[in-house]
Amino acid sequence: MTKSHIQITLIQLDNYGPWTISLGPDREPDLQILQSELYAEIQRLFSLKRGFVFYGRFDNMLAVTNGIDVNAHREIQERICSLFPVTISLGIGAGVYPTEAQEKATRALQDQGGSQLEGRRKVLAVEGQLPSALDGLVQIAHIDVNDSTSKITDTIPAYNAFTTMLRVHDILAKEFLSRKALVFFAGGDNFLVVSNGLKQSEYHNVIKRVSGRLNLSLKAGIGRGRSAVEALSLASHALDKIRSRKGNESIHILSAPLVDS
Ligand SMILES: Nc1nc2c(ncn2[C@@H]2O[C@H](COP(=O)(O)OP(=O)(O)OP(=O)(O)O)[C@@H](O)[C@H]2O)c(=O)[nH]1
Ligand SMILES: [Mg+2]
Repeated sequence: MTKSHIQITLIQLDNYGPWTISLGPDREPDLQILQSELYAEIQRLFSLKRGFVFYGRFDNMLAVTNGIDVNAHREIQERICSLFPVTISLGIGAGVYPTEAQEKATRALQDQGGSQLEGRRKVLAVEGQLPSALDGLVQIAHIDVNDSTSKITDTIPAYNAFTTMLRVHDILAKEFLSRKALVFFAGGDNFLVVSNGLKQSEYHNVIKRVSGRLNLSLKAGIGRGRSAVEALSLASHALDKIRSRKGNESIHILSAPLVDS
């Protein structure tokens, strides 16, 4: 029953708003350094266990955590809380669709009290989790803009190149959210779409519609695996396949051997 479920974890900084204010008006550069270092360490700890973290808002990050149990989450939480001047709370949720899993992960934490509640610290709350690493599925699409170097990076001003990617993100996010999938910007011209349950024809439709609206063409390598790291690696491999075939396809799907197609 859980063979196609995805597990998502919300990582939330505790009482971060009031704490940032206590640092005074010169805080912004220090906060940016803290947020980058926190993200780097959280990504390191989760990816060592084959999960993957999206930086999101930095004070609230979402991670795909199939195969990472509650004890392993507790270990990561303890490590972060001992290394940094802020503590984190974690909410874990699972579902057939990514939207459902992240809603459960969020609700698990929200039910324990507000993010700025002084007494709510280092919570680890669960609203659905996968029984074991052999359960569940992670399906991730790696979407990439075709020829962004010549069409964008080397041609238009850097700020405009950046806002072009914000626009791509906005349109992709709306299209995929209506299909219960979550889109994250990964830097450069790359977007990662956590998209369990989506069929090849749906990716085709979205890529075609979005490419048409933006006047840019896109391609998507899709990976299906037991963990986030496995799915990402297959997605990257699938993108390479599209590149090597030079233009005849815009979508390619690769599944890990033991994942049902
Ligand atoms: N996060 C991430 N960024 C990447 C990756 N590959 C490339 N980039 C970034 O994306 C930029 C664009 O790279 P490409 O997509 O290879 O360049 P392109 O000109 O669009 O070429 P094609 O996609 O092959 O048409 C690079 O300059 C990097 O900044 C990747 O796997 N992950
Ligand atoms: Mg590209």
